[in-house]
Amino acid sequence: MATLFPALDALPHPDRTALRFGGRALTYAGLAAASAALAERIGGAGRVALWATPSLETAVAAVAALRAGVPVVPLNPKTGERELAHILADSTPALVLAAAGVELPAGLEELPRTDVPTDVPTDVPTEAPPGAGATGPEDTAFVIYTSGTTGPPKGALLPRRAVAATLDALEDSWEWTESDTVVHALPLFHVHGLVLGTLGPLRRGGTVHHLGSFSPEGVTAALAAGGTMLFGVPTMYHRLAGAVSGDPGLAAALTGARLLVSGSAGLPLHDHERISAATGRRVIERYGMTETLMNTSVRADDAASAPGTVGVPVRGVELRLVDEDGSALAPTASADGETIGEIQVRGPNLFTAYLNRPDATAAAFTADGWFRTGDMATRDAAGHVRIVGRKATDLIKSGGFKIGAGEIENALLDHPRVREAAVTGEPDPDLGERVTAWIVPADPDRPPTADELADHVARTLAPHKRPRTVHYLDALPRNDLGKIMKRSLHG
Ligand code: MCA
Ligand code: AMP
Repeated sequence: MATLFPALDALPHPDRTALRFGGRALTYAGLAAASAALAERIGGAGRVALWATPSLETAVAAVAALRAGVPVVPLNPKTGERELAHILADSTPALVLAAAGVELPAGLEELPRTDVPTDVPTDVPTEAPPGAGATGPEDTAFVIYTSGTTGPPKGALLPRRAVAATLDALEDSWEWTESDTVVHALPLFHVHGLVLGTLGPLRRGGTVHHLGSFSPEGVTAALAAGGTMLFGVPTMYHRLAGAVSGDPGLAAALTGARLLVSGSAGLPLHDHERISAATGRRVIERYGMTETLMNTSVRADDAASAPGTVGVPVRGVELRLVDEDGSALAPTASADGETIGEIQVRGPNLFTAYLNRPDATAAAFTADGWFRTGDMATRDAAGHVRIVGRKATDLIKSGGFKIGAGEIENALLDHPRVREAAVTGEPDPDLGERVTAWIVPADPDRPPTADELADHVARTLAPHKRPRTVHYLDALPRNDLGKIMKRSLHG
């Protein structure tokens, strides 16, 4: 397939900044040289793991692997022991890419390590080595792990064709060009920060400005320094909405941006309104999934759409709403902004399969190839989609991270002082939903503390999966069949 990065291969603007992470930056010539040098070393390696810290090295490594045709498994550098062991056993990477000097945890020490270069002289060959790896449209670009309601996370195989299709569809939706600088502070082990926020600008020939970590001050400075687009999850926009009325610098920076884009979860109306009131600007929402990359977006040229919709299907994506009995709702009759159905999508944006999980892959698609998102929505006469909920109550979205209640329950049950455990997502103004644990201690006189349980989950799975609230009960409410009745748990 044609190159994923025309601006790196042809180098029309060698001196333009491609990547900026805090105080460190690389031009297109620098990125072309560094990624070609690494591509040369890892070509033909099979799958590689990537220790995805929010750094220049992570971006260089992802680009190098794509240029070499080597599939990448991005790892959350805060992943706990059990989750890391699962991902490594499932994806069997040949080596791990990491920034020089960064310490890797025990589980990764057995893998050969390749340090990612960032300071390669630009007078060496900057072309990717030809023919080393698999660069066809259906070849895997990334294996990205995503949680389900039960069991450990599944690795979604994302083909190169899906990456290209989504990024080019967003060029159309957002009038995204090489003149844009995307500002963000998203983690680089998920689709939002890695594919949209890092590869997106590079495919256009523009600039990535990553803040390292999120803060309203960082956003202000980066937009004032020439950032044109801001990408964030609702928690970040909630924090900006809270700061903006008392911060004229932030208000001016947001007002000056070309596009403010929110995604990974729904942005509450109150936050839309606070940002609009302080800046006169709207935040546009786009809707995606690890398995589907981007499905819909409010278009940059659509000034009429109301806040709270996720817009219309992006170019190339077919979308339908489906009834409880599995039949598609008639597009015209259901376009009333009220009739609710499950969103199903089809198009070049879709993943190919879950790694090693033919059962889960088969269950995710209908017989005629539509992907079942599990998201419930309405559609209005202009085609704007509004997400109203989720089919599975056991999936929690916290800070934009998808978290399965089942995986946390299993981790909690492993704690020696927990007898029974249930996990729910409770509404939270900052995180959207807050992971909440309901615990029956093994010994009621010596219950584990909330901090102990949070540390246990953070250490075993990942810090963002830790319970933020813990309730102690004498017994969990169960029905006649012994099933936990989560709806009667309320904090
Ligand atoms: C606190 N910390 C702990 C513990 N308590 N660490 C270990 N054990 C503990 N008990 C640490 C954390 O690791 C972190 O460290 C710091 O304390 C604060 O953590 P936390 O409270 O979790 O952070 P937060 O303030 O709640 O984070 C908010 C956030 C974050 C920055 C908005 O939720 C975030 O980055 N969200 C982005 C999610 C995302 O990208 N989703 C995309 C997937 P330290 O300070 O060192 O970090 S969805 C997707 O890709 C689809 C396609 C889509 O549509 O986009
Ligand atoms: P993930 O599997 O982490 O990629 O999360 C995908 C899920 O995030 C989707 O199935 C939706 O439930 C949710 N999501 C993503 N973007 C939006 C949005 N703009 N509004 C509401 N929910 C969203």
